[in-house]
Amino acid sequence: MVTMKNRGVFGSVFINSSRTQKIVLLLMSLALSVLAAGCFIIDPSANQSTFEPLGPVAERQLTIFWWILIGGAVVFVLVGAALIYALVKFRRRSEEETPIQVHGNTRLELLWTIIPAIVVMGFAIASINTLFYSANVPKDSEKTITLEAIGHQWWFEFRYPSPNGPENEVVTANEVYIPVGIPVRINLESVDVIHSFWVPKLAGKVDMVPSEGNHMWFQADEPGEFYGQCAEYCGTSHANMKFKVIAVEPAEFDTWLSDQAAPALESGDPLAKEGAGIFKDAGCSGCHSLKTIAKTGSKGRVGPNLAHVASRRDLAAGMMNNADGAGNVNDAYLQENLRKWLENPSEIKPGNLMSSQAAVYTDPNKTLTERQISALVAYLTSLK
Ligand code: HEC
Ligand SMILES: [Cu+2]
Repeated sequence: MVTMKNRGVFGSVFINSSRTQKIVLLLMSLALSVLAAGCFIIDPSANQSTFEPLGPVAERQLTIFWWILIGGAVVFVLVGAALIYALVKFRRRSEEETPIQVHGNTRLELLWTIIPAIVVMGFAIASINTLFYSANVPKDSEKTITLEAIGHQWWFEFRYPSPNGPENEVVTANEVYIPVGIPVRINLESVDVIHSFWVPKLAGKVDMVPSEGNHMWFQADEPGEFYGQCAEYCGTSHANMKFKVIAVEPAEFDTWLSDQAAPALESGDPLAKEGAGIFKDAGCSGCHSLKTIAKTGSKGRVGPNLAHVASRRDLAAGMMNNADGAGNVNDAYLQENLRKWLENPSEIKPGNLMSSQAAVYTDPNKTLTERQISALVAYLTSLK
């Protein structure tokens, strides 16, 4: 038979050029080992590693990942072994031989339908279970807190229930304080496009969809800083849209919340006073609120609330660090960062809405002078 003599295109290419074949194989195994090495240099202690979960939600999600990965690997090895066995055992041994021709095997076909169906069902049940677990705070939790996270291009607004009553909320930005060991429900919203809320060490991503409420929860088992990030492409500065979750002891959390709820401080420093005037005259207050309390459900402004901007460890949604190693805001760092931001925000965050919309950047006649920037820096630094 003609077909039996024909080794096919690949067969002849490989046999005719065994050197090329060897080189290709060598290159492929090199590439594979480089890829595999990637698996071993994963550093669980890295800020955004999902391999070191520090709360129950992230733990459950990592568990399901391992089950599916290991389950998949077992299936791969078993199927691969069966395939190799069949290839070797039933190969054609000589040109003349015609292998035994079989058609259909009901028992085998039933087996390879039922076993995968059971495996897939098992994974589906476990996954759906984890999905529901990740969505809602466990019913038996004694205490929980609820906060609102609102996505903006390209920063996060956070709102806490006001200590003075449910009709009001405490407004902050880019930094989420939570009490250790207490489940936190997070209602997710967006004022513009779809964003996604992700704190790898505490919980997986959940989308923030405009006018479509979503929610999730997490809990930090120990105090610390957890890095968060927008995980859905949302425009020019998407990659620069970060935030921090800061988990502290419950008593410290209460102090923090009442500090945030308190009105912005009036500074006695003359330069800061001058800055407060410029803040109004230069149009900053059109986009930035200095009121710490807002009506529940009301819309925030275009820019982050600045009432306590000097208390935040980072500026411009995680782009510049104001804190020393211990997490205390260092005024010198803060001043330097504020100055850099006010001089040219788009250098720090390309495309940000302050550069593209504030008159002081779009109208060359209104550009901030050196003096005005110094006064604004002094004023903003006083907003502890
Ligand atoms: C057109 C609206 C608009 C105006 C006007 C405006 N800003 Fe902004 N501002 C923003 C937006 C939006 C951001 C967030 C940028 C980002 O992180 O993507 C921002 C961020 C900031 C931040 C960083 C806040 C944080 O929490 O990281 C400071 C400080 C700030 N603005 C100060 C000012 C000052 C001072 C003025 C007046 C000279 C001003 N802004 C005018 C929209 C505005
Ligand atoms: Cu985003």
